[in-house]
Amino acid sequence: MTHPQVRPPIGTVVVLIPTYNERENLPLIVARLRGAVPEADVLVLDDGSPDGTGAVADKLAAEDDHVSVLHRERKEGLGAAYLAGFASALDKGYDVLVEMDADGSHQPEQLRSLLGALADADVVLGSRWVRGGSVVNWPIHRKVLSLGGNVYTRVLLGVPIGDATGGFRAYRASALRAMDLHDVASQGYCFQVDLVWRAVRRGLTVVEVPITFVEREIGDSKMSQGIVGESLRNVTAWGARYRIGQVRSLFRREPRWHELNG
Ligand SMILES: Nc1nc2c(ncn2[C@@H]2O[C@H](COP(=O)(O)OP(=O)(O)OP(=O)(O)O)[C@@H](O)[C@H]2O)c(=O)[nH]1
Ligand SMILES: [Mg+2]
Repeated sequence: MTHPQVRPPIGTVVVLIPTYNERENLPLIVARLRGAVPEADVLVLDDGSPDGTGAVADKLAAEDDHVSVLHRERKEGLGAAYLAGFASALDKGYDVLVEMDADGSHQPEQLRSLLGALADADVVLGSRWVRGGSVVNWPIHRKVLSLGGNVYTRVLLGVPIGDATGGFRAYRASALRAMDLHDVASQGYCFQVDLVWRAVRRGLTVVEVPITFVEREIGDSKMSQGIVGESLRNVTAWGARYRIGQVRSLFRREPRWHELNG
């Protein structure tokens, strides 16, 4: 008989918000977040945005004890910003670390649903591509790219996850520690796939909750062909390694069931 795993209560929460040129969006999203989940702290991860987002973040931090800022000198990609943010937040002893974009695509009002699901999970993914999830105001080519990328990831890596590329998530600190992030090199969406893949391989419980993703109304997207290309290359390489390992294990000379059982 299997016993359900007993997990500790979720504890202290910090929401990490990476920013690059989000001067107008940041105050809006922080205000919504502070209203929706007042007990959560906020850590802005700014990569020296030329538009002055860093100074806007400092002002928000000066006005509110729940807000702080991690300034990094230059733009090194989403992955590097999150890794620095995770290290800082784990160091401070938070129990739950949340990823959320600054551009309004992820709705702070839906964060409670992610945190609720964490009661029975190690990692919760806000998902556009499960029943009840949706995308608002995306042109068809963005939907095709996102759905196609997720189908490709599912088939190659064999993970039954609808939305492995999304960036609205909650991790238990224990999960991030177990995922051993020291050699993560991926940057864009691929960073998100990389983390899901690590979590699944560590045997962590990953669940999806539906979210409504709303296309940004202010500022510019940092999505690029380079980011898509990185994802395609990395997922293909991980998938090939994984599938070759599966085939090898079919030929490994190990005791078979009938040998073990007479
Ligand atoms: N610190 C930091 N933040 C970044 C970097 N690149 C993107 N971001 C932030 O990460 C979040 C997601 O980036 P977006 O530009 O919205 O990219 P996206 O959501 O993948 O693409 P869209 O759906 O087109 O908006 C936003 O809050 C960005 O400001 C980066 O290099 N460093
Ligand atoms: Mg965005």
